[in-house]
Amino acid sequence: MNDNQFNGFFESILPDPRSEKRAEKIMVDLLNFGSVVVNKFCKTHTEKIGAYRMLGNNNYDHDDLAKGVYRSCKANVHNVHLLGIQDTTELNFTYHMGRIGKEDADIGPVTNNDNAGFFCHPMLVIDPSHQLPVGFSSINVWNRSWDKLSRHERDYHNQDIKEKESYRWIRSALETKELLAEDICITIIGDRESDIYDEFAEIPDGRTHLLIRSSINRKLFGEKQNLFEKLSSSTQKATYEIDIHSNPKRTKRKAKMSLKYEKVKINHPINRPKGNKPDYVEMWAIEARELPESVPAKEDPVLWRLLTTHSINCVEDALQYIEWYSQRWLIEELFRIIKSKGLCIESAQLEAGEGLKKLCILALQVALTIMTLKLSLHNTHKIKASLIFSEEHIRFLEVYMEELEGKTDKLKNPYEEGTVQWASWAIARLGGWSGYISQGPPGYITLKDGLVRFYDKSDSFQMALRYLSKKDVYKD
Ligand SMILES: [Mn+2]
Repeated sequence: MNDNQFNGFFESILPDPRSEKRAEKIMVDLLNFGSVVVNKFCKTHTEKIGAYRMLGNNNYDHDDLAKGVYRSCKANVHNVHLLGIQDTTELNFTYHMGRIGKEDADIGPVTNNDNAGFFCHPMLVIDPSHQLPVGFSSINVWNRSWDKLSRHERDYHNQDIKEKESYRWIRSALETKELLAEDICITIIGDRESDIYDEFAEIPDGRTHLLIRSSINRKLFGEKQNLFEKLSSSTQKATYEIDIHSNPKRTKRKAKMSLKYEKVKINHPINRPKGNKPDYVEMWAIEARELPESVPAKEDPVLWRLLTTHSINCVEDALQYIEWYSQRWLIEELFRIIKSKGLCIESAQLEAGEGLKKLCILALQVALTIMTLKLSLHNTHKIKASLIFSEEHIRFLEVYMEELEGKTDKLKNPYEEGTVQWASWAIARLGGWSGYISQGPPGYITLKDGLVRFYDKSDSFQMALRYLSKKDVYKD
């Protein structure tokens, strides 16, 4: 058996070593075959039976598998400050409902009430010093039930926060605090859905900060103006430029931004039960608004309002928090890797919701490898390839690199041998990438395809080596 990056991943976590080995093997195979379909990632009938057995084993569930994920995250921490980026994605299995059936308690209605699936809310931990993923500190996977009353019928506004789905934002922050050692400072990042007063009141402490996109024009304690008015009427502290990439809503441009910030006292929401929560919480509010001069006709200006518990002493502080918040796109990328742009988890053909949830946990961890490969190409830090690859894989890459490099200097691997970026360049080439950074970096599908070819070739290479060494033995 090849040594691999997931060695011992579930050791002493699942009820029996067989299941631990099988779960580990499935992660290796998800990477090797780039697919979550059991028939595709298992080569033999025995392997298929083993995979189905592990995914269908009721002696442990997806939360048990997640314990291995958290342990690995904790072991990967090498910095005193981390970003924890949380968000929710919906996994839709409507097309498989013929196979699964409505009586399965682990599948339920999703955003579109006629569709079936579940939700997944991970906390992705990023090391801001080199912008690479550390792991997951919390993963909440849940589903709604078919007979649950609608939001309206449940008297949503007056419900206790712990019974609401939105409590996931708080729960995952609490789980993150609990997992990471007490000397680690963590900045928890969330989009507009995470603009929750209870979260502001409950989560921050000396080492835990929030950095949230503001969504509600909140009342400020003891003031006439609300949050948005207070921000926009405050004095401009600086201007700066950002690159806007083109997307369906935006034209590519250099946007000229105006920066404002204020310390604010966020008032407890007036119409909600207050319990023992404080009258207000103190935070810093940032407004980054595009100046009219760079806004194209018929487009709205770029506008970010952020709330943070980090204090702002100067312009640089505010710009730093904006930069951290911009790393939130990494979790959107992560979701793309487990879904359409990569492992296609929604195509998994299993007959039980819980099996799909287990697969979801394994796929998330595997997605980090693909993500690390992609992000490393923009990284100036030298990261050892052994983070991801076995010695045998690296040896194969050394031999095979010549094939991937062109005859000219232009198409030489520009990275230092033995680094992740050096390996990533080769894997992207195997996936069909031109090799010229100037022609754009490789995408996730390219890297995933490259990995599949890489493992296949590397396996054949090891097989040939074993064959030749045996032949030599016969000769003697
Ligand atoms: Mn979101």
